[in-house]
Amino acid sequence: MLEQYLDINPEVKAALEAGKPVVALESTIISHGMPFPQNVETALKVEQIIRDNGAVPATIAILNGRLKVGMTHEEIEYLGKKGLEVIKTSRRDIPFIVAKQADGATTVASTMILADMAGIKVFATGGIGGVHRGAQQTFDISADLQELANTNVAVICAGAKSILDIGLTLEYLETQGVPVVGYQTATLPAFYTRESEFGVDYQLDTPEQIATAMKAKWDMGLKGGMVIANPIPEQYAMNSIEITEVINAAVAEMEQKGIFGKESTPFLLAKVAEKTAGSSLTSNIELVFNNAKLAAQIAVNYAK
Ligand code: PSU
Ligand code: MN
Repeated sequence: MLEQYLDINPEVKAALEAGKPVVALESTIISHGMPFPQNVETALKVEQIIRDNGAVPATIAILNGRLKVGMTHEEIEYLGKKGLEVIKTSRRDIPFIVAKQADGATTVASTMILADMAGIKVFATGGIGGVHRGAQQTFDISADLQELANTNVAVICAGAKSILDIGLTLEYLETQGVPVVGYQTATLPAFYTRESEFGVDYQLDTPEQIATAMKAKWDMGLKGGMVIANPIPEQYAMNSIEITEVINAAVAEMEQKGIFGKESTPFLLAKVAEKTAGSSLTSNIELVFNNAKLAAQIAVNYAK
């Protein structure tokens, strides 16, 4: 049934059948999260980092209406060049992109769905979507959070970006029973910075401890994902006051322009990069590398 729609890359398939570690990667970060050519360079290097740490990478997207789990380098380059023309695809969009044989860049939510279809348990990215600032009025809550509530995949990220309301994001995850783990940290990292004023649910200090908790959760049939928050490496962390000012200005501009819905996150990401003259892009790239490494280590331990 699924084979009618799903193409699992042969190397990924062989690894999964042999019980070897595999790490899923999303593609909206490539098409909508970073500019070309840094997006393609980053995506390829992330795959290499995962290999260097003993796991097989599976970058996920929809191409010509086919669900692709594990893309070739050419496919990654194609998607990265096409950039914003690729349709940002979350859970609701998947059947329509498939039906019209279009290209879709998968968000955290839809990457989790496709990873789960293929049997991949570990997924590395930069930042997850969350409850937006002003959600009391706009109701803008990313479908990523609902996916984390329902789909059994652990998502390694650099915490929540302050384009979001971090406190409300944590409240939502708590309500949905989604654990938020800090890797070697007691506070939730805020993407560009290593710390925030919010505590995580559990601090775990080794990939092995994280893999053990994942196994316990799913062995017991406790449905849903897990957020593993990994602080940005010290040398790439940004000044908290500066980045806060930039983000505040970006959010104000978004409101003034009346941007909402699926456009809001890409708009904010691009504005922040523009306003920091690209220095946030360097931080963004480095934290993704850091997350890829941890994800591979977790996948290796989970496969034991
Ligand atoms: N945050 C980032 N970089 C990203 C995204 C979020 O720092 O690229 C992308 C991810 O694909 C995430 C999506 O799943 O944005 C969330 O979009 P929305 O807020 O519309 O759910
Ligand atoms: Mn939204």
